[in-house]
Amino acid sequence: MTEPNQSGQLYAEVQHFYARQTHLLDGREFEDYAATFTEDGEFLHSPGRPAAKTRQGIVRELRDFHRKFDEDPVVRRHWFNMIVLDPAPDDVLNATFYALVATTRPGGRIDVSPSCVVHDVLVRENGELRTKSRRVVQDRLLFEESAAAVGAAG
Ligand code: SDN
Repeated sequence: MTEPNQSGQLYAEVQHFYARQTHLLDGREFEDYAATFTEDGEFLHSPGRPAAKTRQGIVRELRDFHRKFDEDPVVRRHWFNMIVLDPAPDDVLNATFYALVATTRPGGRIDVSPSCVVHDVLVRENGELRTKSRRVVQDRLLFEESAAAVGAAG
């Protein structure tokens, strides 16, 4: 079992990793963001969009997704919280956390959406944390899933 001090250090390390990673995403430094994933990393962030695979694929996907803001200047910030860490064999960490996206527009109006649960698999490469896969599930989909289940039952 992990000693409290060790688990506290690991938790702080993961939080710091996420802070750096998220600053890169929100700063639209997509190459550097993708470099926080493993080379074969997978990233699924929105319903209806296929999972991006490999660092190059992640960069391509994020550039494509953000094109919609070319004519709609916004500042986006991803806020992560409630990180649960489940260590797995071989130094793998399963991390599950909440994420909110705050979007500010000229004039200062802020939209907070979507609200998500994120499922990450973290690994170590040369001692450094990397995301091997990230699956973002938006809360609004949970209603669609339960509606589909009701439909299937009826
Ligand atoms: O990297 C993330 C994301 C993310 O990249 C998202 C993107 O658009 C690009 C980590 C944790 C959560 C997220 C959430 C999103 C939301 C998604 C869709 C949108 O903003 O409309």
